[in-house]
Amino acid sequence: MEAATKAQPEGEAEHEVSSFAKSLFLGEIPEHLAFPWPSPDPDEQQRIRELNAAAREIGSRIDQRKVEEKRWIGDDVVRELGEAGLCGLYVDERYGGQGLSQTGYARVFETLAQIDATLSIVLGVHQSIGFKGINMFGSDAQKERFLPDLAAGHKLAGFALTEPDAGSDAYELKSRAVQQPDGSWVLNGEKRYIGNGAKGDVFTAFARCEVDGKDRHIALVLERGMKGFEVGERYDTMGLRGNDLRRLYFHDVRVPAENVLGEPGEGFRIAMQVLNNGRIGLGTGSVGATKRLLDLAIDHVNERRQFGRPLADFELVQEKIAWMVSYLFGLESMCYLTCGLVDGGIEDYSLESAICKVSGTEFLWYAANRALQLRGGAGYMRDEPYEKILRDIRIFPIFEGANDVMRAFIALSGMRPLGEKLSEVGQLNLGDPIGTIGVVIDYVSERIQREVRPERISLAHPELAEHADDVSEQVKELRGATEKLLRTHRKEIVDRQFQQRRLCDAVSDIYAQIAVLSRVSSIFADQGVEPSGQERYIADTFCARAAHRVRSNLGQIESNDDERMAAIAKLAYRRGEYGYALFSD
Ligand code: MYA
Repeated sequence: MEAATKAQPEGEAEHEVSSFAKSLFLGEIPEHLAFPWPSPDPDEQQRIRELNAAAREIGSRIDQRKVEEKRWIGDDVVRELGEAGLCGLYVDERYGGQGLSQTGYARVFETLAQIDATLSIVLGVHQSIGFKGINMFGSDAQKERFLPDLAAGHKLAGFALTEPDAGSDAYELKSRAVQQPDGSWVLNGEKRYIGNGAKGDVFTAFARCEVDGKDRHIALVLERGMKGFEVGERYDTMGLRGNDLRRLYFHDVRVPAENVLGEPGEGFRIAMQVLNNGRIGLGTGSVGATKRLLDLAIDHVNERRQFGRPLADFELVQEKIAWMVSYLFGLESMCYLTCGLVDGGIEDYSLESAICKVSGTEFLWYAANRALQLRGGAGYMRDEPYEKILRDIRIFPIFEGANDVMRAFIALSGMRPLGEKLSEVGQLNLGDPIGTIGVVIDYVSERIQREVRPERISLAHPELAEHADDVSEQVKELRGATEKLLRTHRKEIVDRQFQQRRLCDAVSDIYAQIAVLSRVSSIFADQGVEPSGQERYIADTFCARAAHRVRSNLGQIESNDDERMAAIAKLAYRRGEYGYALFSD
């Protein structure tokens, strides 16, 4: 296992951590991964500024309504984006890219998301997922062949995973690639909802295949013009209307062996790793989009007067703005801590990226609603940006992993290491005490060790000790709740989605608090505590509210009305309608 690369604190034994968030479920806080706050690379700063400036300049010339009418941002715009370096942000310079870190990539994407969702989706489909697999898993020859044109924007990429019967359940895809005697593959199948559909030149596509007699998955690089590769009809979408969303059909497409990514059989892992990375982009994109909404809302409430006062003076207006600012501070901290973990070389960030995706996309949706509410009746009109924003972002909680499915994934993957430990103990064969004694000793000693570990996060700034202590308590409570759920439900926990949601939301809030503590500790260290009063105030508020949500979620694990809610839903299924008539019609 490749361990996280951040330095261990002096005097502590080397402790390999594969995932920060998974450790939290075990009751552990690998704080050396989160502290100190990952500082940006100074050499990268200037390049990011230039790329952001270029993105803003190009964005300012895009007429977003025209893009909706024409249903494409324009090939000329793609060319300009490519010339400005915006099509190959993380691609190594030797292939003509910008060589940005995950953090740098996210900062540019934040800007793109502030400008326009369609622009960011076209570029996001291209590089967040479209050719990310080539960059991550491609051989040198594949990188040399594909990356230069993709980074320059001469070619656009797409990501072909979803199928009519395999949406959230991506494992169950039906497209099939069969290997031929000459080593090439013949691909048949159908994909749907594929972005950059008719505009894409290169697609990372996934299919089933047989490897050593076993049914597995394969990742293939498809190129436009391959015989039998047909781009199908375009979807008429609610938002993101400039994104060319299509069906794709594969009729006996012959794919040469040199277009296989990784090894045959590794396809599902490749798809998931690409998505792990892509999901961070939806988190940081949500940060950027919310900043724009907040700017719009602040301008409006300062200017607009009603009842003889600016709207800004009303408490329920302040409540909305303050909620947006403080939650944004938490989300931004969490997303950039995740980028820092990736840049630090952590092996497994699947939970963290899913957390950023779920938290970011839901927050953005509610922020957009609140910003529109503050704008009042004018916000409902199509000459204001809100209706387009709402239409555009509505898909975010659905694509790249539907949020409810991601919640289940976060909870179940998070519980798994603890479940494995407990099941070792649960499977003790009392007839063979000698064979199992090692397991018991490991388990018992681990429990004791946990109890004597420092009870608080020790690397946060001392001024934040109260929150640091409280977060440490919450992590213990999370571990306790996870253990209780596993003991109560055992394998049936996979069907207990009410409970999974609570664990997911609790761990997300804990992760966000740790990120905020790290960020503000570093601000205190750099600028001093006194001059950083505003950040402290926001951090205090965010952490207090998040802690309250954690306790509320964990408390409901024991005391809830889940059975009633499930029963009401089942009654409704049986009735087939609402059917509780107040009046007889
Ligand atoms: S692209 C298509 C999006 N589709 C999805 O996201 C599919 C969602 N489904 C899944 O992710 C999986 O099927 C789930 C599990 C998670 C449900 N990392 O038995 P399993 C391993 C690493 O649990 P399943 C689009 O929408 C797992 O450990 N490994 O599998 C366009 C196990 O391994 P092992 C993972 O129940 C968007 C094995 O796989 C992960 O079938 C356009 C099987 O696991 C993981 N995450 O699935 C976006 N998950 O066997 C544009 C599972 O060894 C972006 N595994 O134990 C633009 C950005 C810009 C934003 C701008 C904003 C303004």
